[in-house]
Amino acid sequence: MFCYQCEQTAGGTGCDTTGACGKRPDIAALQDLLFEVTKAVARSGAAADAFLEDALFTTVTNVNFDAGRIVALIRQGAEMLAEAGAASPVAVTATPEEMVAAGHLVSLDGRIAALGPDVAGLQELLAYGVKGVAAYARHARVLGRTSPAVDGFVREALTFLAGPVPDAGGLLAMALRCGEAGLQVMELLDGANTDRFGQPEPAPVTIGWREGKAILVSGHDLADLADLLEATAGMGINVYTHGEMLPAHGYPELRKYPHLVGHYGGAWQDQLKDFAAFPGAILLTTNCLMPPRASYSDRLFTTGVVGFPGIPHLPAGAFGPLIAAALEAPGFTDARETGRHMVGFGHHAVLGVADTVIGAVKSGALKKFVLIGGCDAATTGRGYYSDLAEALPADWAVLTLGCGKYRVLGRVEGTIGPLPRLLDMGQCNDAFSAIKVAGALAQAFGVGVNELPLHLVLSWFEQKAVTVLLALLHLGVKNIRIGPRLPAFVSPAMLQVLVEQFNVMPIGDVQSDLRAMAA
Ligand code: FS2
Ligand code: SF4
Repeated sequence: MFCYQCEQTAGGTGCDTTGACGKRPDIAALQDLLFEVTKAVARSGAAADAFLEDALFTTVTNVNFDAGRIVALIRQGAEMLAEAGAASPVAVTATPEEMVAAGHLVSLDGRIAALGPDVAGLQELLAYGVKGVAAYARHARVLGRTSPAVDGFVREALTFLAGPVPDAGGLLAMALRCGEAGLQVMELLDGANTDRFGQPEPAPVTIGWREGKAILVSGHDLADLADLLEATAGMGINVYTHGEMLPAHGYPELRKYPHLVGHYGGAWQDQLKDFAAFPGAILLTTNCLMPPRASYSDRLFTTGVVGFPGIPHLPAGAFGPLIAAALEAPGFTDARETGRHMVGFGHHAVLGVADTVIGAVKSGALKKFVLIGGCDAATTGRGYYSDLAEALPADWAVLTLGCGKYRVLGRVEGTIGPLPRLLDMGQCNDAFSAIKVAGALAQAFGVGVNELPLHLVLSWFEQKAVTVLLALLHLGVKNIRIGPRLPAFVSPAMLQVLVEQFNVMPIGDVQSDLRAMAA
């Protein structure tokens, strides 16, 4: 196996035995084959957008480790290809072992050897961007929203990857178009979330717990949380958010449930300790799932595209076993508030006070915005984001989003006028909110986004973050800082292009970066 699609990749260069995420070589091979199947399905012209989204999301880091589920998707794709009379990378009748063998044959290391690190890396850049687009498209689809433009791009990009190997320029151009699709799909998802759950409003969230039976919901899928809140209404079970589900508390149609009582734990990589300590049942709706510990695996459930062998998988909304496990578990026997956090500063809320923001900038009370966000993870170097947040002057505001927010929570105190200095804009996909706010401010000041007193300091981990970065590059946003280390699939030649065209830069040390931003 060889995989370098995420930031925790072994040695910063690539996982070639078992993945740092826990992905075994046979699972990696099945995921590689599934990706080949998606390319063939797209090229065949089969009407299979929902399948493509499920299959691509399945191959994102820390989503699905279940061979049986991946085999079923491969077979579903092979059946579609057979029906369309199109060539398939694998026979419908292939056994799981034959699929693993076929997956090893299309492994990335062979492509790197044949095409070189630049072209293979650019192919991967595009592939990861498309995986992120598909993931967000699936979130919108379960809320009843699809986009012909987004679906069309996913098919086009996969077909492009299935065709003759393009040169580096062609691949980079397609990657930037993937950024355009990323922007479209984040807007689609924003509309889907806000239509169903209302515009997020600033609201305090209690971090901690209350006495009573409990369910913890992690991942990003608000529809799953809504279904669970409806299913548990009046049952005396308290529901808590975890990880990227924290911004759910800002949505009026989710806040209205009195048994959505608060938030428990930290970012996804804290789950081993958070889930072990949580005395109730746990639902994982999307990434990031870590191979579970025995101490809580009997209380853990997956839904959507998430999977792990031996962990019960619940079809959408079929939460009976989860609720039964919550009722059987002891629940909390005391109550504690360990903190408070304000959520709900999406584009609607921030632009609702645009005059105040613009006035504060014009008066000099608000000097700079720094967006510190993206993904969190356990890998070293992420203390930078906490240290930077703490070191920022009191007249600089911080925008945050994604699970990268956990690095800055509690480290940005105070207010600027009526506004808190820390504005939590939501999940990683809510990068759309930041883009919308930046666009509106640029218009108000009559400058381009790159001329705003705004600095972007991103942390990346998995492929949705690649989509967000491509969306920013598509918009021509420059001077983005990325860390804690650069992606392994970005070759030196690719980095040179990114530096020349966009002045993308790795994070440095806090004080030098701060001086550069202040200059
Ligand atoms: Fe965080 Fe993981 Fe949000 Fe990423 S919970 S790193 O998937 O998408 O961000
Ligand atoms: Fe390694 Fe990340 Fe790939 Fe897992 S997803 S095998 S950690 S590079």
